[in-house]
Amino acid sequence: MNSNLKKLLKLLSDGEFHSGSALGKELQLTRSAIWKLIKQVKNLDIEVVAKTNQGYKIAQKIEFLNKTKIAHYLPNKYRKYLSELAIFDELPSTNSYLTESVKTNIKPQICFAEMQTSGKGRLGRKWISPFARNIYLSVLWQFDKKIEELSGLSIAVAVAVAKALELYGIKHDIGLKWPNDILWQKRKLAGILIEISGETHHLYNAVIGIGLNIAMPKDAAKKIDQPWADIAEITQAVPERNKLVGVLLDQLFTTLDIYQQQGITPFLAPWRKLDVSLNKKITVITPMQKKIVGIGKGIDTSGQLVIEDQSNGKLFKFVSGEVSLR
Ligand code: BT5
Repeated sequence: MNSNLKKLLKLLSDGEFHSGSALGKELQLTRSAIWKLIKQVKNLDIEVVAKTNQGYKIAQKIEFLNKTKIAHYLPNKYRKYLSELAIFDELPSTNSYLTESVKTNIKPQICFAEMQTSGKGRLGRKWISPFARNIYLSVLWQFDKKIEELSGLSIAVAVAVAKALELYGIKHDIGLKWPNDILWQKRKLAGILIEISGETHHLYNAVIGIGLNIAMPKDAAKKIDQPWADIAEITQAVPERNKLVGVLLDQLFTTLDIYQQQGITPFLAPWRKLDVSLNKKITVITPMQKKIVGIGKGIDTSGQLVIEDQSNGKLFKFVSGEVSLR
């Protein structure tokens, strides 16, 4: 992102009108150069209101991610991680950034981007990641565990996200859909992407990516090909991004520590409480595109999905696949 565009966004982030000439003065640019920059703002899916005599404003204020503000919501014991926390204006993908950097640095690292140009879902799918409205976060964490013990990590992380949402004040209608979806009223609010690499002396590096919708712009939302939700809709208030990030990181660090010590066990009961497919008729599509219909029976002690064939009561387990609710 060029520095003039960034400066302009900072000025406009208050959501107030700024005249073309005032903006030109601040940025030392002509009015037509400002007009061109405004076009770039719109290309970021930011709604701009232009009025003669008043100038330009953005339709909704922007609260940029800010380390000091995030720190405010983090307990002392986790402030040590702040020196390894980076906030980028733009990255292809926070997960890709950390999977690259793990090759040279294996300390815990935390990385945010205000926007992702190639945000990733699982299996080559895309994560729609417009500028400054949502959370795109990746954390690099090292586990001293056997690889098979890491299969339940996305379960633990999903529970952590749900807990953070609850602490932020969202106490109803949150559901978890195996293996990595956080839903609100059955619409996708957040997704998790975990990439594991290793092993060096039995240590594995996990890059844990979380995408959480805060206030999805209308134009960007058109690119999401399934029902979605955002925090703005749920709370009907202007979301506090830095607060939410602080609360989320607190829960995430706590969870990762517990996971290292105790594995998936402490997360099974909280998952079960929020499991949207429990005792529901669901379809599982396997990675080989096979469709299996059955009744969701929750997850087993390693995080695998269990479904029951209604015709004969047989149980089937899945390590990977997609679940659709019927
Ligand atoms: C996921 O994949 O849900 C994992 C998403 C992880 C995103 C984070 S952002 C930070 C980090 N860096 C990355 O590059 N990625 C991680 P999956 O279960 O495959 O779901 C992908 C599907 O969700 C898409 O095919 C769409 O249908 C839908 N989708 C895409 N963007 C969305 C959004 N912003 N909100 C809700 N649904 C979305």
